[in-house]
Amino acid sequence: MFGLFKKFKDGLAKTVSAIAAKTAGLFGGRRIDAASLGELEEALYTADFGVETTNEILAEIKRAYAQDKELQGHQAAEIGAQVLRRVLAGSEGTLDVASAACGHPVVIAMIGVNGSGKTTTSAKLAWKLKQEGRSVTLAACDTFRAAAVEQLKTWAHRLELEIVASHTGADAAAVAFDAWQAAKSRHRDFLIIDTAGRLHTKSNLMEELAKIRRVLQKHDPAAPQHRWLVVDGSLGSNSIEQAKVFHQSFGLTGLVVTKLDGTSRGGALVGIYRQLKIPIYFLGLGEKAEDLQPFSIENYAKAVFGLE
Ligand SMILES: Nc1nc2c(ncn2[C@@H]2O[C@H](COP(=O)(O)OP(=O)(O)OP(=O)(O)O)[C@@H](O)[C@H]2O)c(=O)[nH]1
Ligand SMILES: [Mg+2]
Repeated sequence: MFGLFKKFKDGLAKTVSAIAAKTAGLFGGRRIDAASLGELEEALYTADFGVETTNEILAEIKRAYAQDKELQGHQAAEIGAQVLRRVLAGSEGTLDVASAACGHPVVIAMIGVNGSGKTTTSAKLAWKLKQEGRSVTLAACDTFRAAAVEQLKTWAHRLELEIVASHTGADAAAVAFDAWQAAKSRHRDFLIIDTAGRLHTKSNLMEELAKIRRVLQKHDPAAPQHRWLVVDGSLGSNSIEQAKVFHQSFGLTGLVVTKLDGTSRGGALVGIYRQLKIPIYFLGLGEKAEDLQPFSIENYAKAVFGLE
């Protein structure tokens, strides 16, 4: 558990240190007063927590401060974490790894705009499931971007993962169909489908996703059981509108928020969840395979407020 928390702490370090810099280390030893409350408010906005969440956190700290003028920064941090626990309640997606023992693969489709982290997340997740004793096949269904197939093959080779791939320009739905067949006949637990990056506004590319789904449903009406939107966390709350369109056309079942290690705006995750109410399964906290971590409200809430 401690190891997991450290991953969150390290992965969110930029957000945490930006808040600390803006509040002159409030959580580490200062007392609450009018000045530090103002600094904290600005810091939370800058970290992209959004108006609603920032206001709620500030209101609760002010209430506690009205009752206790000696309120310390670390106590304010605990109040902030408590607000996040409440606001994020229900946001933890849990991938039931045992669900796969039903005679055919459980399919996870990774979708999202260009460069959000779909391919690396597909590989990282396959590796993680394999570490947990599950068998996994990867499907290289980004046949659109040149070198996309090679990128996933390189990951598969490095992490010793099984992959079904065709060539650039092939029909993505046909690759998905073949990959399902292969995963089924080899009794694999999971099939993870990497798809091409697409703008939510491009209807022909959105139609390709629908086709992948239809083709998989010929094998298994429930497939793909998981339809996850991979969101670049460093783009912050800007991702919410695109997520809504993907949700309307594809019925999202989960989110993966990536690149949180590269941003000081790690609070955006809260706004994304508040607006979409789609569970968050994993966070990308770095570029290495082990940097994909299951989302944990507790670890997130504690990490952003610098608690242990
Ligand atoms: N630091 C960091 N980098 C990440 C993370 N996730 C992905 N990346 C990087 O982001 C870049 C894009 O990742 P990809 O997995 O190729 O993104 P994609 O969504 O497949 O991109 P397209 O297929 O072009 O749409 C790569 O350089 C990744 O290494 C993360 O959690 N942290
Ligand atoms: Mg990709």
